[in-house]
Amino acid sequence: MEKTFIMVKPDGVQRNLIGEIVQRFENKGYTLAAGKLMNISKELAEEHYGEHKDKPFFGELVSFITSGPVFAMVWEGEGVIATARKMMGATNPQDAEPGTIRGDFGVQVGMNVIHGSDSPESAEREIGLFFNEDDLVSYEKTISKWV
Ligand code: 3AN
Repeated sequence: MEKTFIMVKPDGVQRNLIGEIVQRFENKGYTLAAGKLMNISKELAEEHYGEHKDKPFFGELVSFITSGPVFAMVWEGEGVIATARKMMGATNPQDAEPGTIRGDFGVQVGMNVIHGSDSPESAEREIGLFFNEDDLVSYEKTISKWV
C-alpha cells in the first residue's frame, strides 16, 4: 500500500497542532503506520533538505527545522502521497486555500506547519531517513471497507 512521510514542523508542535493534523489524516481515511516526536540533527536536516542546498533560504530552513521537536509520521493509503499534498496546501501559506492545513494555520513560507513528500521517490527516501523498517506497523483497520 502507498506510503508517505509527513512531518509536523517545529512551529506546528509549538502551536499544539499535532492532534489537529493527525485528526485530519484519520478523518480522511488514511492509516498511521509510524509516528514519533523527535529532535532533528543538523546532519539529518541537511540530508532531508538536500535538494535545496543551493537555495538562498537553505541555512534558514535547516536552522528552523532543528529549532525544536518535530512530529514525524508515516501515513498509508490509496493515493496518499498526492492527496496529502492537497490537504497541506501550497508551500506559501498565503497562497494556500482555506480548508488546507497551511491555508488554515500558516502565514509565513518559512514556518508552514507541515512537510509532506512530493513524489513516490521522495516518500521512499524520506521514510528511510527517519524510520527503520521495523518502526512501520502494518495492520488492517476493519473500518477501511467503509471509506
Ligand atoms: P514543500 O514543503 O511545499 O514541498 P519545497 O520543497 O519547495 O516546499 O520547500 C521546502 C521548504 O522550504 C518549505 N516547506 C518551506 O518551509 C521552505 N521554503 C520554500 N521556499 C522558501 C522561501 N522562499 N523562503 C524560506 N523558506 C522557504
